[in-house]
Amino acid sequence: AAIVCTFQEYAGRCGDKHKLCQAELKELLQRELPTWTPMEFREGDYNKFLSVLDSDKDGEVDFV
Ligand SMILES: [Ca+2]
Repeated sequence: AAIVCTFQEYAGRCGDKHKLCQAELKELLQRELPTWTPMEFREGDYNKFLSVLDSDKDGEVDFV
């Protein structure tokens, strides 16, 4: 439940409230999973990360 709540908190910030756009994904990773996001992580790395998770290629990631 905590994971769903955290996802929704970030997903609701812009655009589709049930999906994470790249900016929301970046913020979630940086704030909630700092050990996953080394300081040298660049915008292009978030872009790659998003595209791996974005199975339907709509530019956003849903919880599933
Ligand atoms: Ca969103």
